[in-house]
Formats: sequence, structure tokens, C-alpha cells
Amino acid sequence: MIRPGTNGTPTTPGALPSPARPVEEMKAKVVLAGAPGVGKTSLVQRYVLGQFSENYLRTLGAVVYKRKVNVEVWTGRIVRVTMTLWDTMGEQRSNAPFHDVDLFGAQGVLGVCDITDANSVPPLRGRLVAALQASGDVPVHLLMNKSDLAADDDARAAAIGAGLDRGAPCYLTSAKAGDNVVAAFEDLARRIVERSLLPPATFDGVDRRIVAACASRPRSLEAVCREERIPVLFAEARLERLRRNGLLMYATLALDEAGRPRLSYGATGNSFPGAAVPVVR
Ligand SMILES: Nc1nc2c(ncn2[C@@H]2O[C@H](COP(=O)(O)OP(=O)(O)OP(=O)(O)O)[C@@H](O)[C@H]2O)c(=O)[nH]1
Ligand SMILES: [Mg+2]
Repeated sequence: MIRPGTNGTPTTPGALPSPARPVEEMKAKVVLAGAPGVGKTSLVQRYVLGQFSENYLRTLGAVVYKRKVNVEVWTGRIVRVTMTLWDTMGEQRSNAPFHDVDLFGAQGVLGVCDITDANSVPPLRGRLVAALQASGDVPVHLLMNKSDLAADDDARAAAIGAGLDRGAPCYLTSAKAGDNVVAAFEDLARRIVERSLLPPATFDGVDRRIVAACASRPRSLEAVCREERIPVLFAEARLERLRRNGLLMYATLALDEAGRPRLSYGATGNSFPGAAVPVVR
């Protein structure tokens, strides 16, 4: 999926290429899904155009936006991702299959609900099921939008519950104020890139130690970095891959003071498939 850039930049192991000279490029389709009026169009327009409007114009069909972003991954490389962002309509007029055509082939999903309205969460769950059926097990981020308004406790709890069920980190976002919009979109871009870089089911001694530690008690990303003495991006990619392979799960999913996800990982009790590859450190 990733192809070498055309600018001839050499990839020196350990060296960080300049963000202005990315070494690899990839494309990713990302779908925004959620109930009507939760702010999908506003979020994508805030991210791509830097604009916000109080006017509500229902989306009909799907509108596709594009934005390129440089993503730093755990290898130290920079990948330039061209994201096509599919802003889908919230209103579902029927269950006819062609309504889900927009969801096919996505590499990532941004599920959106309205933090002031608990009724926006059940339709979001439905849209996530449809999106994941159409695109397979792709990374999902859950955006609890309109954080500039007073939050509804039920909406907050329901959204975090949906995130936990779907393995989707949650972000408190405001398309109006801009809070966490870039983080939510670009963290997803990084997860998409990492997923395409890591061999899906090859495990080594680091993986085994991480799973053993999480089996004794849930570990945060920071704890894994500290204990294994590995950089954040590297630990994050490993944890995500172990989770995808059913060896870890989110033990807790909460929000930090900035409204960004705070996760801890626990072991599922499943055993490692295949033989271990010894790690030399
Ligand atoms: N206060 C506030 N209002 C918002 C925010 N995001 C969106 N809105 C408002 O909510 C309304 C609906 O926003 P849209 O972005 O059109 O919602 P949508 O999810 O695209 O709706 P559909 O296209 O019908 O599915 C508009 O009036 C926006 O101005 C936000 O973060 N804060
Ligand atoms: Mg819309």
C-alpha cells in the first residue's frame, strides 16, 4: 500500500527525514459516519478548510474531501498520506444496500456523535456496524462532538461505552472551536499507516513481555514505554497490533483533561499463535 516517494530521499536507518521531504506515500479512504446533525460536515470542513458555519445544510449522498498529512511512524520514517475523507449523510432513508456503498473500502472510520444528545449514540453504533461490515476490521475513532456546549452525562457514558465495545478511542471535539479536530483525524491517519507497516501476526519477545505485564494488571501506553524502554510510537503500534490479534483488549477507555483518549490495556487470556522470534536488545 505504501510506495516509495518520487523525490529520491534516501532512507537512512535511525535518521529522521525532514517532514518537507517525505520518503513514502500512501492513500487512505476515511469515512465519517453518524446520525444527522452531529457535525460530520462541520468537522471535515474544520479540518480541511479551517472553516465553521452555524448553518445546518443536510448532506445528501456523500461529499469527498481531500487532505495530505505527513505522519511520523515508529520506524522513524515519515509517510505522506493522502486522505480522502468521505462525509456521508446521517439520514438513512432505507436499509437498501446501495446506501452503504460509500462505506466500502475504507481504511479508517471516524464515528461521530453529539455530546449534548444521548439519542445520537444508538444510530452511531448502527453506522459503525455497517461501516465495519463494509470495510472489515479497520481502525475507528469516536468523536464526541460539540464539546463547546454543555455535555449530557448520558451521552458521554453511552459514547464511551460504544468506544469500548468497538475498540475505538474517544475524542471530545468541537468543530466550532477546533478542539481536538486535528488530533482525532491525524491520530487515525497514523494508526492506518502503522497497520500497513507492521506484519500482522509475527510476534517477538517484546510482544510477549508486554502481554505478560498486561495480564498481571492493566498497563497504560506510558507504562509500557517505561517498562520496555521503547518510544511512544513504537509501543503504540505494538499495543494496537496485539489488540487486533486478540491478545490485548482495552481495559479502560477514558478521556484526559484535554478530551483525548486515555487507554489502558489488559490481556484477553488468548495464547500467541505461531512460534516466538527471539528478540536481541
Ligand atoms: N456548537 C456547535 N455546533 C456544531 C458543532 N458541529 C456542528 N455544529 C452545528 O450542528 C449543525 C449540524 O452540523 P453538520 O456538520 O451539518 O451535521 P452533519 O452530521 O453533517 O449532518 P447530516 O449531513 O445531516 O448528517 C450545524 O448547525 C452546525 O453548525 C460544534 O462542534 N459545536
Ligand atoms: Mg453533513
